[in-house]
Amino acid sequence: LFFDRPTEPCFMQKGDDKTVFQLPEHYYPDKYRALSTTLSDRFGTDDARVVPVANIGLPDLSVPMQLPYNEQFSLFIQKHREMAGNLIDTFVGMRNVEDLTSLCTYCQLRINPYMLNYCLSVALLHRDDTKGFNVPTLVQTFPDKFMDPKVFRKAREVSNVVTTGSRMPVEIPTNLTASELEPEQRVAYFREDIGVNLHHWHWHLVYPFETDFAIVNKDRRGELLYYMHQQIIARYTSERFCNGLGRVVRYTNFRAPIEEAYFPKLDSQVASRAWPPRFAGSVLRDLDRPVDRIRIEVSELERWRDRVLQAIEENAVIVSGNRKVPLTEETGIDVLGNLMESSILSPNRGYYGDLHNMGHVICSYAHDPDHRHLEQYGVMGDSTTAMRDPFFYRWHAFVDDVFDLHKTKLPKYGNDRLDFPGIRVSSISVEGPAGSNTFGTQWEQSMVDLARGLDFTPRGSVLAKFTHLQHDEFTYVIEVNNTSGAAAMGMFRIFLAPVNDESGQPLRFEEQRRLSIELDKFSQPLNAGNNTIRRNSVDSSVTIPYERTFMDQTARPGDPGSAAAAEFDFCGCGWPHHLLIPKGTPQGFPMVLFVMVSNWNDDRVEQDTVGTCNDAASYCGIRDRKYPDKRAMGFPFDRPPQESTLSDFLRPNMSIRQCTVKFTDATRIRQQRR
Ligand code: CUO
Repeated sequence: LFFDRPTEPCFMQKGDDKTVFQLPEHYYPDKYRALSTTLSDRFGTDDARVVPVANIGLPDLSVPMQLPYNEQFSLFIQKHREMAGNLIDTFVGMRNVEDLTSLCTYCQLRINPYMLNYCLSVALLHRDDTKGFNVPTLVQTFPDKFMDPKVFRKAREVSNVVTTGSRMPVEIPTNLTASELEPEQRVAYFREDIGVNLHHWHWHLVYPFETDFAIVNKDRRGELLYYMHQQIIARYTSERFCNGLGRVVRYTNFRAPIEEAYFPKLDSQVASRAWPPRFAGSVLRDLDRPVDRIRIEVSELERWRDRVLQAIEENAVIVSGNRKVPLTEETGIDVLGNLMESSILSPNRGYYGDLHNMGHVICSYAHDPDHRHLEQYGVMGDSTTAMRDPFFYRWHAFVDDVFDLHKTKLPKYGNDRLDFPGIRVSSISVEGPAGSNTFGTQWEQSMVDLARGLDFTPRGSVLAKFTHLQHDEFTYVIEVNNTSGAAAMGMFRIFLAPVNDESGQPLRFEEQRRLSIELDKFSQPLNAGNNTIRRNSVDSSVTIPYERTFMDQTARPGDPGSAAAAEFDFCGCGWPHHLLIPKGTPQGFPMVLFVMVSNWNDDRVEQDTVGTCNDAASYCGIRDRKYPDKRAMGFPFDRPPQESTLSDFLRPNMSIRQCTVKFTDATRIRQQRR
């Protein structure tokens, strides 16, 4: 309930089940103190559930309370990060859930709502006694970070005037940030998709780069940072091709003007400010913003970049004492991920700095580098909103290129790594309503309940209707012949890649492998002889179901450990299923589907994953477990191949199928599935 109606005091009724927290008197801030004496009357006349809050010795909150209540909060700002780290430590350190609850009621009236939401989310994800608790999806708590503010005016109107049950859904407009004059607008449906931004927020929630060491230090988190963002760039590139746009132009010259403008049309409900825009032709400028304790020059970014490039060139990073530590084939990419991001696992933050994070920060303040206009950061400055900005992709295309330089230095895969002797894949095909080997896509309208994010309004659900891309569900049919004479276990790796570039010319294999989108990965027993594997698209290891992205409306915080509740914490991380397949074109966008069956005995990681949520592990890993695949993330396309064509690359345990993605410009209404 602390997540609900974030700026509304917790001693008012919270949520639909009318819960009221009864606080010790000194918990009330002065402005509400007078109300504390009238509470008993209110309880008497109401059927609310009253939760008495224990009076505990309150810890020191002076650090997190430095952030004003009505301000923006971003993890990219060092000062905010330190305050958040302090509060997370405090939350994690509370003796039991009762004390934590008590502290939260106190904080909820005093701590910046964005920061409280973040710190409490991280703490709930990482405390043993709260692991099953529900962290509501951010779009319900802070819908202002995801949609046009006009929606809230209408939603308030509706909730004040119409009683629950007869309220019509409010429509969230799409395509509102620019007109057709702006070519980048053609892919706004992807950049501004609620699910895609929720995924990015959730990923960074699960993989923070700076807080308690034990929380940051997750298995292969640096490599996952590289891989998850690499996949975003690959996916976005296909979306661009489908819409007649060229590849993302990586941003390598930090002095070059940024031609892509972005006008977010978002308001912060907490800070009562519009998110600042960036005009076309903006340049990165040195920042000097004492209020945020940010002082950084563009030249520093350049210096860090050059040092990272040198480390890759020399295949070694310099650590303290001027020692050199080699970047190995196994862990080099993980080290580089932490070094470039950077996270506290960086082997030398003093020398290699904070390249990727500061790119976000410098760009996000391009409109007011010295705070003279008292403006806050733009959307690039917050992981919840960054993916809306076309520049996000240019920045991450640069970051990805640097990672790929390291990949080009690794030994190329030969038969010993690619073959699976005795296993032949004779074919892969796709069956679905759009026809064989055709992926059908169209628009779909879905609902999200805004009630939890609407402070100081009458209770009851307020639905908002929004439009997003969707594909028809389909089935992979894979024919495998096992001639090894015994049962075997195969690891199926399925990718989809564009065939032609933006000008219709065939892509070279080297380009194609970098644009390969992971669709699924699963293990499967193979009997001796012929096997027909049928696998449904909804079971993808990359995605989470639509319902989980936006959270089941009926789900409420449940018992820790219950299956229903466990779904929402780590399990909220995952690529949104509705964006599994790129948009395609009305004529049919040609793509090549690839499958490889590798030997599960070589790839598997011995661990028990029962009861953990592991259905979107490809981009998100598994909570408290190792990444469930020993191979490099993105294998076998993570590095340049020996062969110059895809057909030469194919081994008997691989197969491809030419497919098309056919887009129908129609809108369907969401049907309940699964
Ligand atoms: Cu996710 Cu730059 O790391 O936004």
